[in-house]
Amino acid sequence: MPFARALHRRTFLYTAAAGGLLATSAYAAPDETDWKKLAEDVKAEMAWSWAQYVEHAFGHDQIRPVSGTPQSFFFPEHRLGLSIVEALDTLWVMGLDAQFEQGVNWCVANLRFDIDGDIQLFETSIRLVGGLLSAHHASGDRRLLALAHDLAERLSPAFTKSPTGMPYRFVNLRTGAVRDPMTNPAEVGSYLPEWGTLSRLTGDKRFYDLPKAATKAMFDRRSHLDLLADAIHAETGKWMSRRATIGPPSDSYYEYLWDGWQLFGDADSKRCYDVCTTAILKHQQDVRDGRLWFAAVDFETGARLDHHQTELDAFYGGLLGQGGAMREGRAYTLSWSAVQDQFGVIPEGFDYATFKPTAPSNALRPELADAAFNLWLLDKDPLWRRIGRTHFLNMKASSRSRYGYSGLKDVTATPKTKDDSCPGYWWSEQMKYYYLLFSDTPRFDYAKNYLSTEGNVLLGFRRL
Ligand code: IFL
Repeated sequence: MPFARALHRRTFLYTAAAGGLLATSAYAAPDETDWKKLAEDVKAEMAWSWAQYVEHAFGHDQIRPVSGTPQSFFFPEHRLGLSIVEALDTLWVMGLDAQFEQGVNWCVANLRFDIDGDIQLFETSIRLVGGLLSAHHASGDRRLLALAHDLAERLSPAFTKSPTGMPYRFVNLRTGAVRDPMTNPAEVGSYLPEWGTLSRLTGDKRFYDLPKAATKAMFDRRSHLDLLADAIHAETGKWMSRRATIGPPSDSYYEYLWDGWQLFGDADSKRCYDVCTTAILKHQQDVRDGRLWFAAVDFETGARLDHHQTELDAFYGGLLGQGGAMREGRAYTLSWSAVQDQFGVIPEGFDYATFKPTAPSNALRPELADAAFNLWLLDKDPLWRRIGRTHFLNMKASSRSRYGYSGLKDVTATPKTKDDSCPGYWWSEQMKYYYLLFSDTPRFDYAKNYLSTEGNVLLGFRRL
């Protein structure tokens, strides 16, 4: 039965609750927000943060926003300009063209991947390969495509050296030596949008086939309940855990199944997405106090393991909506919005049975804004804009620091305490989601587009 029609008794319970919630929620009431003005505020914050980064850490992977000092992400001894690559398409879509050009010039002059060092395939692919491809999509600059191509070529032994086709986690950029076969769904299956785009642009089919085979190798090992566990050995193909979760380290595996269909019309990806989603909706839904959550379960028996969620799980409401399960996507996103309302900023770890944090930090996470943006693209309900507005304004109130935006050590402290780090994805994700959500910019096609798990736009930019 298609999952969108697999209506469960629990669905009625939270549907009723979500209706009640909406009726009383501040987000449901019409308001006078000037969305374009809010978008200008987001753009001004981006421009200010970029200026801080340029002055205090330009070329380094990240800036420490409280102390104004540089921080490396990949290699202590090599600068890969992670924040630049992540920021590029956000700068472009906001019309910060001089800053975009400054970033592109840095990449062309400085980015070289012939490095004798081991790098994590997953992070490098979603952040750097994806970031270079989205900047190429924005500008048409083939030098950016050449950099993405060179990097993916150097990463490809992670796939080709694996006996199962599921990639090793680390690969040496110069020698192609691989290591760390103990892996997980996200690190096995989060490549097709970026590598498939590269395949389309270069004509090299390998870049499509390698990630697709890896994704299939994992799907073929699903349990009889059609669930995946969250740890697997890439050489033996044996599961190393029994825990099925929609959160990390499984999250973007499911996202990229849908995305293979959305971006390339890949029917195999769609079939796998439907099979996995039907199983997740059947075995993992849990309704507490009228709110929908997704429990971790044993992948072979379906037995509940715990009530733990991470903030990152919040992306899933947007994905469910994209895949056609709008009712569930909506309910799950409203559950996370309630957590945002409770704490101001969502804690990194959260127990839905007690409604209490299990980890009080927040690493400047974008996932609720991501879900709100994806749902808004689907139904244009102003509710999602309002949830995005709260996400932005609360972040501004608690994370703005002397040299940029900072993650938080404790969202329950008053005032919230900062951790002096600004992850690369901040430049690529929430700042872009807010801007696209509020601005109605002509540089973006709101009807036909694609954003990766890292927020990189691989389809939908309009060069006017
Ligand atoms: O790198 C980011 C991306 O969204 C992802 N996982 C976590 C990061 C943001 O929280 O796939």
